[in-house]
Amino acid sequence: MRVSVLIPEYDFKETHPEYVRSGFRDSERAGIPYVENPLGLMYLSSALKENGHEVELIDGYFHNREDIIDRLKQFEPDLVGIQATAPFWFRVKDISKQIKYILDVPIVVGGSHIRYAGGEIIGQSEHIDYGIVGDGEPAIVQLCEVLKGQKKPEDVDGLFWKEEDNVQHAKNKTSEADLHELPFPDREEFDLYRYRPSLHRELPVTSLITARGCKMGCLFCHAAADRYRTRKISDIISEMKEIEEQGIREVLFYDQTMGADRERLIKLCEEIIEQDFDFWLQGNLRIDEVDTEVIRKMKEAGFWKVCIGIESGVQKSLNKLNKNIDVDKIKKAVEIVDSFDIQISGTFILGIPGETKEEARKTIEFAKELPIDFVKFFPFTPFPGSPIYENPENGKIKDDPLLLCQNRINFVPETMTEEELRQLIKNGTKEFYSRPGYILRRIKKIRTFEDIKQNILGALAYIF
Ligand code: B12
Ligand code: SF4
Repeated sequence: MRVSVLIPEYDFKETHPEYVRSGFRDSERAGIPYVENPLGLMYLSSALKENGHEVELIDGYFHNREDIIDRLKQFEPDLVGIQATAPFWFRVKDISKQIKYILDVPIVVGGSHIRYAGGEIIGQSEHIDYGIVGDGEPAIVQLCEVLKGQKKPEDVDGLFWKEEDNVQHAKNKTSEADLHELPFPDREEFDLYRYRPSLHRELPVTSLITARGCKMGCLFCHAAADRYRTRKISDIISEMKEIEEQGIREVLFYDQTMGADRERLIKLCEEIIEQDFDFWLQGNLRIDEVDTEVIRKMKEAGFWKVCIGIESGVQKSLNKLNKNIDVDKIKKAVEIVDSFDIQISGTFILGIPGETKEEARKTIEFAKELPIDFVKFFPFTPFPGSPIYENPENGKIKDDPLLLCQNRINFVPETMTEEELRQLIKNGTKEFYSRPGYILRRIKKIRTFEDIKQNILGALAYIF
């Protein structure tokens, strides 16, 4: 079969209007196109190709609606797959209507919004025929068999479909791929030089995932619903050899958190060191996964930056988020990482239910005290499907899907006003990046041409 899988067109100004206005660290103004390769689509592509299907992938970051439709018309697919995130669900419904009208092909949707909000939401569009909850690889391949009359829909794990306008689902409502069986993601379909994460050291960059899901259950996070599963280290090394041959210079590990299994992370780093790869590496860690041995190995393996979800400097708020970390240990963990000259992106959440203005300020001051290199203050964003979205406590959720992009305010706790929350995020970011000590720290850490470029452009975004 011929299968097109696409991400609808995306306009940076829709999700980042305040940044565009304020001139804060805004990649578009700074001239840094901030976009990463869609690993999920690349996995779907290799699974489909392995099963003899022809595939076309379209990333809406680089195409407008007209372009997307033209490409579909030329390819003449038998099935169209669309990736959905919560803020762009409205656009997925809209493009489905147009595709159905022009091409009249079956349409399947998948991705985070379907996984999180549930397959039943396909009932919100008369033009969407199928939904897939969970890992898309086995389910989309089996959906092709359903369309060819070779399989019953109820036997396809994670599949949702419609019968006389009622949404039906398979016996098993979630699809889980066998990670040991999956072919490596198809990196040939995209020009990887077009993809630039907001922070990187050398192009081209690609992403790689060594484990899916998470063992923890933080209140605000989609991963809490996704069982932790790991790939074999030998497979990861083979994939790294493959991407080395493709000329990739930097790897972003998309694991929710790399240290969920400490011994496995150490083993992975040792294997990377043994192979003598020459990649710049980035990954995510939890505070409670940091210790000297782990960080030493990560440094030796090539990690130059880790992203850590610190979330808050107030224990009450950390507890509220069910984060299961201790504010006293944050400083110690961050100092260990910094002592190995690994840069740290710290993410924080402001406007947590029950949090006062003063407590949010405490988090900002806390961030400024830590030896971290980059900071992002997110407004607390409850996504559809999360317990707090269904039952908002201590605050009000606004009814505009675009606000779910995490750069705009979608939840206002009753302990502060929306304007106060907006100012906290704005001032916190400005205060963090404009400290003289911080600027000196940045200059000292310059290593590559991309570092110089990103620092200059980042600074310009503040001035103008
Ligand atoms: C990398 C990343 C990005 C990259 C690349 C995005 C991409 N298209 O892949 C960039 C930086 C561009 C990005 C942008 C955004 N992102 Co983002 N991103 C991620 C991140 C960290 C990893 C995604 C990933 O590759 N995972 C690994 C792969 C293997 O899994 P996957 O993508 O989920 O794909 C699997 C399944 O979902 C499914 N599947 C996926 N697509 C499809 C399509 C079909 C047809 C089918 C059948 C199945 C299917 O099959 C895949 C293979 O198993 C996730 C968090 C996470 N850890 O998952 C957030 C995440 C997906 N992003 C999120 C958000 C909100 C955004 C933005 C709105 C941010 C913004 N402020 O602009 C935009 C929206 C982009 C868009 N056009 O819709 C949210 C979505 C929340 C939700 N409930 O919808 C997430 C979950 C983070 C979070 N907040 O929790 N993102
Ligand atoms: S915030 Fe991090 S640790 Fe918590 S559930 Fe999500 S991925 Fe896991």
